[in-house]
Amino acid sequence: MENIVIIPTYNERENIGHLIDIIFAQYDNFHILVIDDGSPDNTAALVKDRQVKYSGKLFLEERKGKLGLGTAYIHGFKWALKRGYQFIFEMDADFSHNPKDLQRLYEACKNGADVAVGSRYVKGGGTINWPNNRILLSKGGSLYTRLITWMPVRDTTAGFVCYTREVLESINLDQIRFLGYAFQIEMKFASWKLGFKIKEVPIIFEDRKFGVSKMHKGIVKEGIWGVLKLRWLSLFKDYHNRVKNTGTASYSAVSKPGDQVLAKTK
Ligand SMILES: Nc1nc2c(ncn2[C@@H]2O[C@H](COP(=O)(O)OP(=O)(O)OP(=O)(O)O)[C@@H](O)[C@H]2O)c(=O)[nH]1
Ligand SMILES: [Mg+2]
Repeated sequence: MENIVIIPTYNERENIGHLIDIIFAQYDNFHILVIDDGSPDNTAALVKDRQVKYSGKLFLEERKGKLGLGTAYIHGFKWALKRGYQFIFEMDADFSHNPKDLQRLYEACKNGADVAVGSRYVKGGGTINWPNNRILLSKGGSLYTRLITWMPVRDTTAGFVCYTREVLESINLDQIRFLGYAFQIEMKFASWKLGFKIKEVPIIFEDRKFGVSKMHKGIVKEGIWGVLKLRWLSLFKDYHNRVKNTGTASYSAVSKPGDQVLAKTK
């Protein structure tokens, strides 16, 4: 299997089962990896139940506590690289990202993009039911990021993304340490700085209907400081060399998709 969708979860019991069912009903060319951070609502147990039905194509990694979205994705990226996947997707569990758009992101990468970003802020993209203050924060955050970094991406905090294997192999994932929106910004920034082609694919983003948002002030603060830090590092500290995987970190495929035993990372 070439494609895997990584879905981080924290208290997504009301969403995750349904989302898994929909993805597998729509596609037979995707595997799913859920990274759950010990959700108190027992999200993981629900995924384990589904694993019986979707044996060999639904995987679960459980971590002990809420360690943040960024580290969940890094964990998932390494997991997916070791198992040989070629197209590695990020997606939220809360139905803000429409499973139908997975195909469009996939096609963008198949047709030459290295990173395909599901974008709310290009022609044809948008949001539904998002409160004005969230839209302002999101658009303001993207504008702020573009003004400071000059990165040619309109939706810099987007979390619905397809990375080709080559991109994730080229980044030293251990250097990406942000947790929230700043993580999403840095992944795009690192891809761009390493010379990869980023394509924005318009998507309609819908506010969650079930469950609770994990947004908090700390995530915004991290974003504000994080963008300044990225600019600083890229101006004075050779960000390119810092984030490039020079071979110390090896994520090569050592086992077939679905193997339970994790190979060593380094
Ligand atoms: N594993 C893990 N998943 C997380 C963590 N924080 C958030 N998530 C998941 O990451 C995805 C995005 O989180 P949301 O709460 O929807 O945040 P958001 O989409 O930025 O904000 P909203 O628009 O308010 O929903 C969801 O699938 C969450 O369950 C975390 O610390 N660990
Ligand atoms: Mg959300």
